[in-house]
Amino acid sequence: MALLTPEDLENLSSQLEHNNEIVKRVTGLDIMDLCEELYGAQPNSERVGIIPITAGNGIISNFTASLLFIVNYFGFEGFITEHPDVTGYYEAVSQGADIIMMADDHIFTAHNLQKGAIVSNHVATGIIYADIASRFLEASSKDILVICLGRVGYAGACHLAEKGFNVYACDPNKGFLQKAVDELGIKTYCSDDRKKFSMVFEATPNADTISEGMIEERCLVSTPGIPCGLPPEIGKKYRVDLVMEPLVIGVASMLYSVLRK
Ligand code: 2YC
Ligand code: MG
Repeated sequence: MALLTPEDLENLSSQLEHNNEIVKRVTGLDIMDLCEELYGAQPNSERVGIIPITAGNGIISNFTASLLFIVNYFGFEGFITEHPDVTGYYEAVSQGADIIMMADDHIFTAHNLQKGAIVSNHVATGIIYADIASRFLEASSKDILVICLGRVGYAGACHLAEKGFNVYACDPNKGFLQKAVDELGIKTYCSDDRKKFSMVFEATPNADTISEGMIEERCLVSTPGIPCGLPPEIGKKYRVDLVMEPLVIGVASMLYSVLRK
C-alpha cells in the first residue's frame, strides 16, 4: 500500500489548477463538469466531516487539511473534527455531517450517512482517471490501454468496459489479467504487440511503466500513480498530454460518487 507523504501534498492548489486546464483542453470538460456528467449529480453544500485516523502509520500531517481544501473547492461544506478516531466519528455525526471521510493505511472512504452510499478511494480514483483517458477528444479509435489491474486499475477497466471501449490491459499478475478477461471481456496486451494507443490509463505504483511501443504520436496518459509511469523523455519526444496528481481528482470522484444512492 503506497502511502502519501506530506511532500506529495505540497502545493495541491497549483497541481489542481494545472491538471484542471489539461483535463479541460483534452476532454472539453473541467474536473467539476466531468464529475457532474460521470455521476449525474452536483454538490449542494453537503456537510462533510473529515476525521483524522491514528491507526497504523498514523496521521499524515497535511492529509486532512488537504481534504478540507478539496471538499470546499468542489462546493461542499467541510470540517475537520477536533478529535481523531471513534471520538472524532461521534463528533462528526453529532455536528450534522452528511458525509464522513476518513482513511487508515488500507482504505480511504467516503460514506454518505443520508443516502447510505459508500465508496473507497481505490474504486473512485480508478473510475475517474479511466474516464478522463476515455474522453480524449483527439483519440484515434475506441482502443484504450489499461496498465495494471490492481484495485485501482480493475475499477477503471470495469468502467471502460461498461462504457463500451475496446479495453486492452497488461498486468504482471496473470491471475489478475485472466480475471479481467473472464469478467470484463477485455483483451490482453503484451509489450511485444505492435499495437499503439492514443489513450492510456496507468494505475501502477511504479515509474517508467509506459514504453515507446505502447503510444501513438499524439496520446493522453491519465494516471493517479505515484511515481509517474511516463518517462519524461517519452513525454517530450511524442505529443503526450499527462493528467496526474496525487489526491484531488480521486477525492472529487469519491465525493460525487456518494451524492446519490
Ligand atoms: O492522517 C490520517 O488520518 C491518516 N490515517 C491518513 C492515511 C492515508 C493513507 N492512504 C494513502 O496515503 C493513500 C491515499 C492516496 C488513498 C489511498 N491510499
Ligand atoms: Mg488523485
